[in-house]
Amino acid sequence: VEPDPEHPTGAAICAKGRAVPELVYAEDRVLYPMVRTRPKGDPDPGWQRVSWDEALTRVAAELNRLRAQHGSESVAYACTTGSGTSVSDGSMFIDRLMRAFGSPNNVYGTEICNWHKDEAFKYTFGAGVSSPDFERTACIIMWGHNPNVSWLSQGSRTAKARARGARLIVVDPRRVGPAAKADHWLRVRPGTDGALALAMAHVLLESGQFDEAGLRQWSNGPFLIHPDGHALSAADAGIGPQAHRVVVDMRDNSLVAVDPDLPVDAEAARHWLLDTGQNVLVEGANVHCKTGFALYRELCADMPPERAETITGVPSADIRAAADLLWTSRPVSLYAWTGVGQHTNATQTARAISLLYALLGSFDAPGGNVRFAAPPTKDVSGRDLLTQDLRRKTIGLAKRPLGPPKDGWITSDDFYRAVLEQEPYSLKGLVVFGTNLLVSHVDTARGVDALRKLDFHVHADLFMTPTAQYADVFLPVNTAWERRAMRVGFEMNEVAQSWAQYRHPVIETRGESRSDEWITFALAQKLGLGNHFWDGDADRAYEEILAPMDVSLDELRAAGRGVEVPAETPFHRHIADAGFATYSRRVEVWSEPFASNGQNPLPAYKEPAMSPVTRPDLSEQFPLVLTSAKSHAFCHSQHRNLKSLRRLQREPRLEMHPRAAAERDIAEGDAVVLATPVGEIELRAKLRDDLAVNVVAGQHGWWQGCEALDLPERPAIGPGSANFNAVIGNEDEDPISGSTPHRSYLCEVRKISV
Ligand SMILES: Nc1nc2c(c(=O)[nH]1)N[C@H]1C(S)=C(S)[C@@H](COP(=O)(O)OP(=O)(O)OC[C@H]3O[C@@H](n4cnc5c(=O)[nH]c(N)nc54)[C@H](O)[C@@H]3O)O[C@H]1N2
Ligand SMILES: Nc1nc2c(c(=O)[nH]1)N[C@H]1C(S)=C(S)[C@@H](COP(=O)(O)OP(=O)(O)OC[C@H]3O[C@@H](n4cnc5c(=O)[nH]c(N)nc54)[C@H](O)[C@@H]3O)O[C@H]1N2
Ligand SMILES: [Mo]
Repeated sequence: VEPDPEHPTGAAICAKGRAVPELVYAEDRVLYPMVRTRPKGDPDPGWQRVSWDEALTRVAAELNRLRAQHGSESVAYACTTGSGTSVSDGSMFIDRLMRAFGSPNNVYGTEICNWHKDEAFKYTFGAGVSSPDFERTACIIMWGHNPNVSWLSQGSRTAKARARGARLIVVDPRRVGPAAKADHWLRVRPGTDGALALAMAHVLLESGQFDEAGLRQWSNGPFLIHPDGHALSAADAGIGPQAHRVVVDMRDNSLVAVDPDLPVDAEAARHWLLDTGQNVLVEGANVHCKTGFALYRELCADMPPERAETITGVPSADIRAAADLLWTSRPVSLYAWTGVGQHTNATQTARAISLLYALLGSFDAPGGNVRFAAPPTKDVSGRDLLTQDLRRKTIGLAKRPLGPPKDGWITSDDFYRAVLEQEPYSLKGLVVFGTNLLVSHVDTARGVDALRKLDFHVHADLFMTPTAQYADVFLPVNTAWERRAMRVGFEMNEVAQSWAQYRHPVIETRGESRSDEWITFALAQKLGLGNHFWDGDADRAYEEILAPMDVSLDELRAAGRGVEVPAETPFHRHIADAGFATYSRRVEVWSEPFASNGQNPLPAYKEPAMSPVTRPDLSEQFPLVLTSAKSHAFCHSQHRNLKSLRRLQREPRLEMHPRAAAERDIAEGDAVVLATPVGEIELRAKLRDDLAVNVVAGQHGWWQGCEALDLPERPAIGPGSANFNAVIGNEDEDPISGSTPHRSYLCEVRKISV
C-alpha cells in the first residue's frame, strides 16, 4: 500500500494504512455467514456455518416477523462511524435499507462523535463547523481535536500553514500533536471548555475587538428579548404579528418589526441597535427589554479570565493573549471535535465556541471555515422513505427534540432502556453494520443485559467482536480493498472537494465475505424491498447518484484515480442567499429554538456532571479527573490484532502526571487499577508531565488479543477487563445531545501489587 502523491487529499499515509495487508489477510477475519446454535449468554455461541442464502432468508424472516408483530419501529439499526471505519463506502445504502424497512431508530453514536461540530454548530450558523481553509488562514484553533492522531491530511495542512506563518492555538488537557508548535497551548481541565470560550469572548467584547457591523447586520443579536426569557414578538409590542420580532432603529429609537421568514435586509439592519436595550410598552406596562447580544455580552462579562482560570486551570494571562491573537490574526479557522463533544455539557460548549467564532467574522470567509463547493449528487439514503408517523417514533425525540433523534439517531443508553424496560416502547430486533457497542459506548454491563434480551440480532462485521458475540446471525463483511466504492467530495480544499472517484476492488474478496453494499441489496430483495433498491442493480444506484453531475459512471470507472469536477466556492454565501439557514435566517446569538424547548438560549457555563466541583462528596475516594483520547495506532476497538500496529502499543495506557504517580508509588509501565464509582479495569501507567497533576487520560477500545505477539484477548467486562467504557456510567448525559462523560469523569488509580 502506497499513498498516491497526486491525490488531492495529500501524500501522507498513516500506520494503519500501512498495515492494510495485515488487516486484509488477518487470520481471525470471519469469512463465512454463521448462525448461533446455543442460547445467548452461553460462552460458546456454537457458531455454525451456513450459506448466504440460508443466512439472509433467516434474517428476512425474523425481521419481517418482528415488523408484523410489533411494528417496524421495534427493530433498531446500528451503524458504525464513517470517520473510523470504511463503512461510508455503503452507508447510504444502509440508511436506505433502514428507512425502506421502516425503522426510525439508528444507534449511530453521533452524540459522542460528530454531532456537536456538525449539528450543534447549525443552531448558530445554519451549517456545521465546515472546513478550515488551511491554505489562506491566518490563525488556526484546534479545540479538543488532534489531527496528527485522528486526521493526517488536516494535521499536515496545519503544519504547513504554521510553517508559512499562520498562528496556532491548541486547547487540550494534553500537549499533543500541533500543540508542540502552538503559539498558545491552553491546558484546560477536561469538560470546562465552555468557560474558556466565554472568557475569550469576554476579552474581545471588553476591548471592542469584534465584528460589530457583521453581528448587527447578519445576526439576531439586535432582536429584543423580554425579561421573562422569550424573544419579544411584534404582537407583544403592538407593532405587528406574533411571528415577527422586534429591533430598535438607532436613528430615532423607534421599534421595528422584523419578519424572520423574509430575506435579510442587511442595509436596513445597519441602523439597528446591537447592544443594551430599550423600554417597550407591553400590555400597558413599561418593560425593559435587552437585545440578545446584550444578554450574551453580560454572560461573558460574568466570566472574566481570572474567574475562568479558577475553573479551567488556564492562566488568565494566556486566555487574554490567546483572545487578542485571534483578533489580530484574522481570518481565523477552527476545528473542534471529540475533546469537547464527550461531556454532559457538550452542546452548550459547542454553542459557546461557535459564538466566540461568530465574534471574529471569519465564518465562510476565505481563510476562515468554509464550505468548499462539491459537485452536485443525488442523495439516495432514502430520507423520503420513512413516514412522518414513524419519524415521530424515534426513541429520545420527546426528551431531546433539538438533538440527534430529530434525524433518527438514538443513543445506546436509550436503546438499552427500550430493550430492557420497554421505555418508551419495546425494541426487539437489532441490525448491526459494524458498531461495537459494548466497547465503544458507556455502561457495558447494561449493554450486555440488553443484547442478551434481544429477540433477534443480526451483525455484519469483519471480525467477531464482544458485541457480535451476542448475535443470532453473523454476516462477514470484506475490507475496502476487496470491494468497489464511489466517492464525490474529499473535503480538504477546493480541489479535494471537487474530486469524484470510483474505486475498483484491488483483490478478489476473501472467502465469502461481502461488502455492505452487497449485503444491503441482497437483504432488501429478501425482505421484499427490492423495488426500493433498483431491483438489485447497484450500478443503477450509482448512476442515479451521479445524475446531477456532468460525469457518467463509465467515465468515472475508466478514470481510476478520479476526476476533478471544478466548482467555484462562493464564500460569504449568506450575502447571495440573503441569510443563513437558521431559525431567524441570521447567525443565532440568542437561540430561539433552544429557548422554546426549555434550554438556555445562551451558553451559560455548567460544570460537567462528574467533576470535583459538582461532586465534592466523591473527592476523597475519587480525587482524579478522568478523560480519554484516541491512539494513533488503532481506530476505536479495532486493529489490536494486527502485529505491526500492536508493536506500536502493546498494552492499554493510563497517562498520569509523575507526581500523581509517585504519590501512589506507581512507576512508568506499572500495572494499575483504574477505579471509578462504576467499576475497575486494569491498565499500564504511562507518565507524562504535560498533564495537570489531578488529570489522568485513558484510551477506549481494548479487548482484542494479538496472537502474533502472544497477547491474549481481554474481556469487555469483569476481572481482567481493560475496557475504559465499562467504568463510565450513563446516569448523566447532555440534555440536548445525549452525550455521555467519556472525557470528564472521576477516578482513583492504584498500583497492582504482584
Ligand atoms: N488513529 C485514529 N484516528 C481516528 C480515530 C481513531 O480511533 N484512531 N477515530 C476517528 C473518529 S470516529 C473521530 S470522531 C475522530 C476524532 O478526532 P479527535 O477529536 O481529534 O480525537 P482524539 O484524539 O480522541 O481527541 C482530541 C483531543 O481531545 C483532547 N481532550 C480530552 N478531553 C478534553 C477536554 O475536556 N477538552 C479539550 N479541549 N480537549 C480534550 C485529547 O487529549 C485529544 O488530544 O478521529 C478519527 N480518527
Ligand atoms: N472512552 C471513549 N469512548 C469512545 C470514544 C472516545 O474517544 N473515548 N470515541 C467515540 C467515537 S468518536 C466513536 S465514532 C465510537 C466508535 O464506535 P464504533 O462504531 O463501535 O467503532 P469501533 O469500535 O471501531 O467498531 C467498528 C466495527 O466496525 C467494523 N468495521 C470496520 N469497517 C467496516 C465496514 O466497512 N463495514 C462494516 N459493516 N463493519 C466495519 C470493525 O471491524 C469494528 O468491529 O466510539 C466512541 N467511544
Ligand atoms: Mo467518532
